[in-house]
Amino acid sequence: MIDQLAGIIKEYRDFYIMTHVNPDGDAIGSLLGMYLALKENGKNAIPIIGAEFPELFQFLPGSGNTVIGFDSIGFNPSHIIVLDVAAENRISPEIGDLRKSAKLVNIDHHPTNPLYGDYNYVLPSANSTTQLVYEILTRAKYRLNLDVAKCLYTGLVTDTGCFKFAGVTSATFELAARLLEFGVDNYDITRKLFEEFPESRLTLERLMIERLEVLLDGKLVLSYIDNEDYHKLGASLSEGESLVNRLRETRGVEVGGLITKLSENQYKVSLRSKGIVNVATVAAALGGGGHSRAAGLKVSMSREEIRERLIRLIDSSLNSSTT
Ligand SMILES: [Mn+2]
Repeated sequence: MIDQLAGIIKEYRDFYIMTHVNPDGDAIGSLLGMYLALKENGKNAIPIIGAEFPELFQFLPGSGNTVIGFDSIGFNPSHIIVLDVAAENRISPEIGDLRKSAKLVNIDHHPTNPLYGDYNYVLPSANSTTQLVYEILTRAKYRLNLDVAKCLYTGLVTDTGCFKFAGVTSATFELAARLLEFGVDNYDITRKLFEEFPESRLTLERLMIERLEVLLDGKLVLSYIDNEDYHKLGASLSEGESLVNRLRETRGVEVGGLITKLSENQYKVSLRSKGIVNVATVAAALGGGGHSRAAGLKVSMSREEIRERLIRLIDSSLNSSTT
């Protein structure tokens, strides 16, 4: 498949590049890294997003070239390259009729990806989707540069928690080393990603900590933040993106879960596990998906009902793992 994809980006010229709703560092890093590499190699490519570009990633090269929606684009693509998107209904914005006239290339590392593309390069063992982008670009013998490397490195540090999470191997550091060789400044990137949050994020974190509940004999920690909280602080939803990781940092805790209210009876749930509980399975039981240690979902039910369902699912997962 990787040879086929390398062939496609060499042979064809017109590409739309897309990622998922509420894009994180890997989504944006993949989107912009692929875009910049295609441009650098003479292709007609455009990075498309579904909503305003997240402020956190505005330091990345190419961020100013993203367009919102399809209306202002002056060409039709032969291929739509979809990056880091676990399920077709998470592509942002929705592709709709375009699917009839263009081939969909699905490049991802979520194990729950149902291979919805015309071409699917889905490798759950990859640390980040930017790793897969790097592999395809180098297989196509594309010229890479510092700007591309910055974007790909951003995805790598985001999805490995700065090389802290499970799944990091010597190959991860080899890729990191190759990207740094282009001149990427590691601390410049990690500082911008993890140490330049607006003050409102600190307040969100305080609210999350104040409201947390320790459940299931200290193995589960749940908390919540409401859309009203974001609203009061003038904070955007992306500011709360990695807060959930804090909930799993305590000894004995197996799962941390953050329930974010988006609107009346519309909630987003982010789950993090240390390994015993497969949170991708928990999320899938409620219509979501993700990785075994990091997963999420969106649901329309009350917070109380979500809380009950999560406790029951995680409790039964903990019990089945000990028998
Ligand atoms: Mn990813």
